Amino acid sequence: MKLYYSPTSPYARKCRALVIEKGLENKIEMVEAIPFDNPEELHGANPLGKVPALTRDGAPALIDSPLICEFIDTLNDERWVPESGGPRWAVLRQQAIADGLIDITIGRRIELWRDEKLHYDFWIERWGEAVKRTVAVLEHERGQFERSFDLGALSVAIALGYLDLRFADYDWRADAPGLAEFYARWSQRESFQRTEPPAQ
Ligand SMILES: N[C@@H](CCC(=O)N[C@@H](CS)C(=O)NCC(=O)O)C(=O)O
Repeated sequence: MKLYYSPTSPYARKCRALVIEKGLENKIEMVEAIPFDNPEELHGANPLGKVPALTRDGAPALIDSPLICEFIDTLNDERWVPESGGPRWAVLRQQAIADGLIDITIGRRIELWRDEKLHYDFWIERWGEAVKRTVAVLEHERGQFERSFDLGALSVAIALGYLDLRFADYDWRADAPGLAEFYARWSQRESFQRTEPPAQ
């Protein structure tokens, strides 16, 4: 199996960190693919041209990080996604909020990439506010995940790390000191240190 990733993609980082956490590096080869270079191999695995994508022997490639993470979780007995009931929905909900936080941070960044006179302030402000609102909710709800080692907690930590990379002028630690402690603990983990995005 090959996991296509780019070093700055937070969705791919979530999958890479999960592979390390679950001790599956001997089963999944990591292949760097920069989407904007349009690598053919990546397009073969994911026609959308996005990372992450996971190829499998004798079965179609999987795309979209939540699906890839669910699949990775089935590869051994250590469960990072509870199999059923309330705990399962809680973890998947945390992942959805964290991934959504990444989605709007990327949307805001793409807007800021444009030539300044083409900036659409409506979206920059709307997404900036949504980021702050979501951080406040995660701070309030952190008791549900701050001591957990599952896909929900992992996803939240990855999303907070992405704020540092792409929304660095927002001091989220000042708004959310509890999340800051949670994130500091995850930052010590080998899975985080080995997947840290390059400084921009
Ligand atoms: N929902 C997808 C999002 C994947 C995604 O947007 N990846 C970005 C990198 S962070 C990408 O490959 N972008 C290239 C493009 O949009 O063309 C997931 O969770 O895997």
